Amino acid sequence: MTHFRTCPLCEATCGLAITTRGAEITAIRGDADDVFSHGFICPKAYALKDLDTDPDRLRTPLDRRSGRLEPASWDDAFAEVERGLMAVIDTHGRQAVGAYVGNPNAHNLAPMVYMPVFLRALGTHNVFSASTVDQMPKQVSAGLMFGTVLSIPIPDVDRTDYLLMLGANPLASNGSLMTAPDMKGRLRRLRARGGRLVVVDPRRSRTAQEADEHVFIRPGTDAHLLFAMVHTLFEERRVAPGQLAEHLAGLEDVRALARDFAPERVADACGVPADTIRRLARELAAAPRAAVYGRIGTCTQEFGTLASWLVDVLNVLTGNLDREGGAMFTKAAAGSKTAHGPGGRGRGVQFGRWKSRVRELPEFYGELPAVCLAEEIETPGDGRIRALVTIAGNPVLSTPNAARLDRALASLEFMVSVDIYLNETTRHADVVLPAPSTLTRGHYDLALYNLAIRNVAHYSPPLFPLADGEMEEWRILLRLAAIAMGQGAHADTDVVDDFVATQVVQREVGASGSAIAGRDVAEIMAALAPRRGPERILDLLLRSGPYGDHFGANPGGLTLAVLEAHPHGIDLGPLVPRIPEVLRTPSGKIELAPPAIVADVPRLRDALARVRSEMVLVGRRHLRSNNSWMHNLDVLVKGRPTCTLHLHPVDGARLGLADGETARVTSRVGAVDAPVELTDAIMPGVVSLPHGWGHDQPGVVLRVARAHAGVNSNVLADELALDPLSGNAVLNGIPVTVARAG
Ligand SMILES: Nc1nc2c(c(=O)[nH]1)N[C@H]1C(S)=C(S)[C@@H](COP(=O)(O)OP(=O)(O)OC[C@H]3O[C@@H](n4cnc5c(=O)[nH]c(N)nc54)[C@H](O)[C@@H]3O)O[C@H]1N2
Ligand SMILES: Nc1nc2c(c(=O)[nH]1)N[C@H]1C(S)=C(S)[C@@H](COP(=O)(O)OP(=O)(O)OC[C@H]3O[C@@H](n4cnc5c(=O)[nH]c(N)nc54)[C@H](O)[C@@H]3O)O[C@H]1N2
Ligand code: SF4
Ligand SMILES: [Mo]
Repeated sequence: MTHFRTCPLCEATCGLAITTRGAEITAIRGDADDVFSHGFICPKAYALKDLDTDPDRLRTPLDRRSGRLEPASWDDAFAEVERGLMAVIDTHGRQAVGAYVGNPNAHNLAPMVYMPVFLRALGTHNVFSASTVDQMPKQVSAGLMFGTVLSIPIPDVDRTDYLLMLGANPLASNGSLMTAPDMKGRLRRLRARGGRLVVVDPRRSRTAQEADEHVFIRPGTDAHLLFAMVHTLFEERRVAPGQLAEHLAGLEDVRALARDFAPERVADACGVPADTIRRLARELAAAPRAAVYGRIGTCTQEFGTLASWLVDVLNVLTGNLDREGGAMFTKAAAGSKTAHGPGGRGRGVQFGRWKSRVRELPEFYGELPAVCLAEEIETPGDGRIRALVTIAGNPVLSTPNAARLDRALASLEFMVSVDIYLNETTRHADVVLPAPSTLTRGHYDLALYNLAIRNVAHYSPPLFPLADGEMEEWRILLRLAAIAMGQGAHADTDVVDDFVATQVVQREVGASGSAIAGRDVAEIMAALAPRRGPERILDLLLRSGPYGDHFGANPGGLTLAVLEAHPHGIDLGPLVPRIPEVLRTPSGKIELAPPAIVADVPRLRDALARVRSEMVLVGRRHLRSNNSWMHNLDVLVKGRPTCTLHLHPVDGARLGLADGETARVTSRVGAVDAPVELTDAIMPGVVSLPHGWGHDQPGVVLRVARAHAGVNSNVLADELALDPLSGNAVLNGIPVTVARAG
């Protein structure tokens, strides 16, 4: 039998054709009929079979008895969670509980729908996530400029003539904040139709190798480079926002701010000649249709928000924002904040509604920066985090000063993890609740379809039934929510779910501008029956969404049933211009110079005069890896080790380090020893280590990964280094020294 299913592993959302015989997967192929991926897949997709059958994947809850994690029944495990969590809450209050939610939640419908329910029930301000070691700077800049958390312009890769890409390597990562299966094919086609691809990266990455031009840049200086391009556009009278002009606020402020960033002033800091910067600005302005796109390298650095902002400033100044072949706004079928309510203006975004206790870092979109998790656990006083819940997160490998966080987790009074492995983080838990195989759940990319280069919708039903003794992840989340609400460990999740769904429907029919405003709650609930769980809410979101059937008011519109009848997905067409309707800023304008951003520009200017570290560390991604958690699959880790330190031969000669020798890399907060791989694909003065490795800790049950342990690069990342505008960690451009080990 062949099942068609969206791959849940990365943002590309490829369609898979999975052939099974009984409970066994016999083949995984790309689904040639998938409306978006047309048969493309990457090697990770094949590993879904091995992930499903991995003997180390947890299948039974674990709870700690006499210091050891032992198998337990679900009822006993939840009873233990209730005891542990409520003891802390009763004694120290709700702020004493923290939560960390990780990246796989963004690829999983159940937490997309129920995580907010759980976090609200927990009632703590101490919520952390992988977002602040990732894309928070882009969410802050886009929120300030356009009005919502996901108002992020997406490069219209299929129609552009010129793509300037900074700090991204989609040939390894398969793209991020740009859902687009087969980026390699799309970039090839861009060049085949006469378009130009320019990649700015301190490494000649796989994507840079495929580009027309690769520009080396010193880590952390993208904002300088981009500002100098803005400067050039103004200086040479190439600013041409075209039809956007009437929707802009702050254009003159940008002109004034850019004065200090002449190409000649930043060239040295960036390591990019002034002529090159001017030429890039001219090319961008001259291209009929162009897009600027930045990702991890531009976000997880000191000036992450400024760089993310300048990316879109350039898109605006060159008239490429919201135009075909430029940077455009997706209109997702479900869960889009910009496809809801009256368009054109809105409440905008607000940060700092509360602050972290120790360092007083502001909240962003309801969460606190991950860089302050360890200190919130370690620092005595009122509101200290004494219990932690982690859900699909591995912060010990993913967040800065990993060694400190590791110690902090060991000191907690209580910790519960919802995860599939006993790994570097979950080994500290008192209770581990196993999420079932990804193939046992329905899949719809509620988050990623908001960031896609086409408007698409695709639902895949579960492939396998739950195994005996497994529990759906949404039920795990609702039982945790019930515990946090004080309803005890034995809540009936169907009852909680009915309550939640009714609330969601009430909110929807009560929202002015909703497509189903004013409708009867009971009528809508009846129309959604007999579905329940995430599928019921998904059906509601689809049906009340911009393409929905609006429960009869728009016959022929989308419903979950329609998606079920289209196993290869539904293509809702290319992106279309959406300004001003997409805007949700209070002014109804594109805010080109938000005050918070303007206030950070002096810091960027001051950095030009700063003495630079001789060596800095950046990260990188490998096609066959996925953050920290797919290293236990032999098909992905066999072959040459990839957790190596890339070092330029010139630096190798200077430091007396030959290929294959072990280097010691030291930063303010830690040191690691890693094998050297000499390569001229990296800039002199820059070294690179991938993140997500270091699987040799005691208590970690990852037998394959342990044999390919690698080192944890986040032992080197400094928790005091952050982008102040977003609270995001600095994971690229970390000052280090490199020497021979031993
Ligand atoms: N130095 C450096 N650090 C980085 C980065 C970098 O570029 N450089 N990148 C950052 C980025 S972009 C990200 S997104 C973060 C990721 O940071 P995290 O989200 O903290 O880490 P992951 O490695 O994605 O770990 C995911 C966890 O979820 C578990 N898991 C997998 N599938 C499921 C499931 O279906 N259900 C449940 N409940 N659990 C599951 C895994 O076992 C693992 O424990 O790392 C960041 N850290
Ligand atoms: N195979 C694979 N795919 C993945 C993941 C994975 O771990 N493995 N992780 C997924 C996740 S969670 C995410 S967020 C995405 C990330 O997707 P991408 O952003 O495409 O991720 P990277 O491949 O890390 O590319 C970042 C690039 O930035 C460069 N860089 C570092 N510092 C700087 C700098 O200061 N300036 C500039 N201009 N460049 C810099 C690095 O050399 C690197 O080539 O990938 C996703 N897809
Ligand atoms: S590119 Fe991403 S979505 Fe596509 S098959 Fe690979 S891991 Fe899955
Ligand atoms: Mo990420």
